[in-house]
Amino acid sequence: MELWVATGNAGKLTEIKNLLHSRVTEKGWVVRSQRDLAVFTPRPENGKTFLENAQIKTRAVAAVQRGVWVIGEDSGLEVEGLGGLPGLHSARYAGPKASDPENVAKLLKMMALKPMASRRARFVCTLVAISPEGTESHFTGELQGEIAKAQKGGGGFGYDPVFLPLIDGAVSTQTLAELGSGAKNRISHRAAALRAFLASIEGSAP
Ligand code: ITT
Repeated sequence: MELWVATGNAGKLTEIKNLLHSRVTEKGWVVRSQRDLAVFTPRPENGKTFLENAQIKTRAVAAVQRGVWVIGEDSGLEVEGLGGLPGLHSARYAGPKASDPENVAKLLKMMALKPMASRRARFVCTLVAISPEGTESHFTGELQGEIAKAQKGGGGFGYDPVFLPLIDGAVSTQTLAELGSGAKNRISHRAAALRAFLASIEGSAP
């Protein structure tokens, strides 16, 4: 089976490839991404929901890679004390071309401005899959947790250095960036959505 991942985000792609590793080695799946295309212009993510944005990016790759599976996802961080922000705007929280460290710095600043605000937060992910025949389906995942007071850890990407996940009902003392990719892939919003997709096709996959 050939599966294309509609993302330009290297951190997301690494996680998805790790989750698919056993299918590649044991079942011969071939996993590629839009980063492998010589020419590809991403479409503006101007949807009003995570689902609409996931559809925009997945359909863009499916339009140039026909007859294969294509998956893409839109994800983000919703912080209770910030009324759900950065939410849909997670990738561009500190500005249109903001880097991960700039977004993290803005989040810490916004939380510092509201010392009494709830630090409860969740990562959400909506994954869209388009089959070789063009049938579309979607899957979701979420990860509950809290925003740390300072960033810690060098792993992961995005807001991982400030996210303390809820593990077995308790808030972790380590951020996702400290826990590492193996632990993150057992609990993450992205892993949950991807596992739901895999469960849905596992019966029909060659
Ligand atoms: P693609 O659209 O090309 O996939 P992107 O980085 O623009 O890449 P999104 O539009 O889905 O992806 O933005 C999601 C942002 O939310 C991402 O850039 C991170 O800042 C944040 N985010 C999502 N999942 C995350 C995770 O597992 N860990 C840390 N931050 C995450």
